[in-house]
Amino acid sequence: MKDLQIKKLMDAEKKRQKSVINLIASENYVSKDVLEALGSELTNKYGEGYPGKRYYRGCAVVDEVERAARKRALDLFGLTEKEWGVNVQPLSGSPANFAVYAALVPIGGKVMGMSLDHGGHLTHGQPVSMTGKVWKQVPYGLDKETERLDYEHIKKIATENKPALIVAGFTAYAHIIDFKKFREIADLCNAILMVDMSHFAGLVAGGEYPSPFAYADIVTTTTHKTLRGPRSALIFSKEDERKLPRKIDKAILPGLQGGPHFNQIAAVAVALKEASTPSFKKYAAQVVKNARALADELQKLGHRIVEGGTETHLLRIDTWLGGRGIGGREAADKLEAAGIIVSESTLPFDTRGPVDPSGIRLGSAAETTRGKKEKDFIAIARKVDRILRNGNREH
Ligand code: DSN
Repeated sequence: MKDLQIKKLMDAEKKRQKSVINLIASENYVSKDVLEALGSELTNKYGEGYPGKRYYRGCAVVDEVERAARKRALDLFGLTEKEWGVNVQPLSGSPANFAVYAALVPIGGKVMGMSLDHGGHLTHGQPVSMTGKVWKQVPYGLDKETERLDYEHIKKIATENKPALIVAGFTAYAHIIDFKKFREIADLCNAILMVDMSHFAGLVAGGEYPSPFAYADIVTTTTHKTLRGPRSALIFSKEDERKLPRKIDKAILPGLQGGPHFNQIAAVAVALKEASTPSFKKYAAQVVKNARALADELQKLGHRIVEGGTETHLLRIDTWLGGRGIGGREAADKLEAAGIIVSESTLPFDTRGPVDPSGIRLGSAAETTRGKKEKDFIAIARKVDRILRNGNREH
C-alpha cells in the first residue's frame, strides 16, 4: 500500500487486535476469504436495484453474487424461496431495522421493543434513535426479581397498547427467548413479530439456539457478531398474501439506500457458506460452553452476573452493586489497561444512566474463534476478577 499513513494505522489495529483478549460480545474475527471478498474489485460496481432489475448496465456478475448470497442465507437457516424472502443489501443492522419499520409501520405507529437499559437496541424504538422519533416506542423490560423476560407482563403491555410491530431479540439478553410465546402475544394484538437475531444468529446457524423462523414474520440480523461475517445485515420476511418481501425490498431501495455494496454482499456470501460447515457447528457449541465457563467462574469469585448466568455467548456483570462498587466505565477502563477489551453496559433498572452505567458486557465469540476453550475462559475470569479488585497493579 502506498498510503503510508493509513497503512501504519491498519498495521497498528491488526497488532492491537492480536495483542488483546477480546470479550466484546458483538465482535468477531473474520476469515481471510471474507477479507479477500471485502477488498475485491466488486467495490467498484454500482447496481441500484435487484438481480435482473438494475438501473445500471454491466451487472451480470454482481447479479450472480447477490443471488448466491440470498440462496446461501436461506439455505443456512433451512428456508425455501417459496416461503421466505431475504434482502441482502442492508448496509448494517440499524438501517435494516429502520427499513423494516419503514416498510410495515405507518409513520407515528407503535413499535414495541425492549428498553435500552434492559438490553434492547437503539433501533428497537428508543426515543434518542430516529426509530423512536418517526415511530412511537412501546417499551418493555425484564422482571425486576429474575432479570428474565416475563411473558405475562409483556402480554399485558402489548394488549393494552396494541403495537403495530413487536421486536423480540436483544443486544444484552443472555437467555433463550421463547419465540412461541412472543408469537401468541403478537397474535393477540394483530402485530407483526420481528425477531432481531443479530447477537445469536451464529448460534442459530450452529444449532445452539432455537430458530425463530417458525414463529416470526420478519427476522433481521447483522452478519458480524456470532455469525462471523463482515459488517452487514440481512432481512428475512415471510412470503404470504401480505407481500412482505416486496415491501422490504422497496423500503431498502428506493426508500432508504442507494447502490448495494457488492464487495460486502460477496463477503457475506462467503461467511454464510462458512457458517454452514460442521466446523462452524463445533465453533457455535464451544462459544456457548466458553461463555458458561466464564460466567460460572466469575460467579464463584463473587461477581453478580445479571440474569444469574448465560445460555448464549454473552453475559453482563453488575460491577456497581455486585460488590466491586465501580461503574461500568471504570471497570472497562481498568480491563483495557490490562489488555482485556469489553463494553460498558446498562443493566436492568440501572440508576446510573447510559453514560456511565452499572455494568459491563462480556462475550465469548471472538476468543473462541481464536481457539480458546473452557479452561482458557476460566483463566480469563480469574484475570478479570483480579483486575476489577486491584486495578492494573498486577501488571
Ligand atoms: N453495537 C452492537 C452491540 O454491541 O451489541 C449492537 O448494534
